[in-house]
Amino acid sequence: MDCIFCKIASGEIPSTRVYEDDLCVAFKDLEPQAPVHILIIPREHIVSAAEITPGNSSIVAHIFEVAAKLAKDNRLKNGWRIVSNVGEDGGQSVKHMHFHLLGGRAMAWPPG
Ligand code: DGP
Repeated sequence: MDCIFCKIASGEIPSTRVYEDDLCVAFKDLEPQAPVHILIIPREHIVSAAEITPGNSSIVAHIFEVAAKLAKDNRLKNGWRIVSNVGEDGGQSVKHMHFHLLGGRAMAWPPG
């Protein structure tokens, strides 16, 4: 499958990995938008959060557990943000579900 994040998960494309396990991989975003900007992806190819069903939803809970661990590891004591862009209007550019973990600065609201 021609998916850049599947290739990052398999190691075919290099990335700066900060965490991995049987279910997910976390790596530094190529275009960081904050001092800490990590992408967390499932190893399984799921297009976006719009494809989450009762059959695969446990991966989302697992990714949030990993996000909480990574926020702690990065000492984001003051807070952080987790975002998953969905589809065109959501601003999703890579069609493999991913969660942005952002921290190290105060976040604005609403997002653009
Ligand atoms: P989104 O716009 O929500 O689909 O976010 C995709 C993010 O993926 C964007 O912040 C840039 C990042 N990205 C795209 N290609 C690569 C890559 O090859 N390596 C890494 N580390 N990040 C990438």
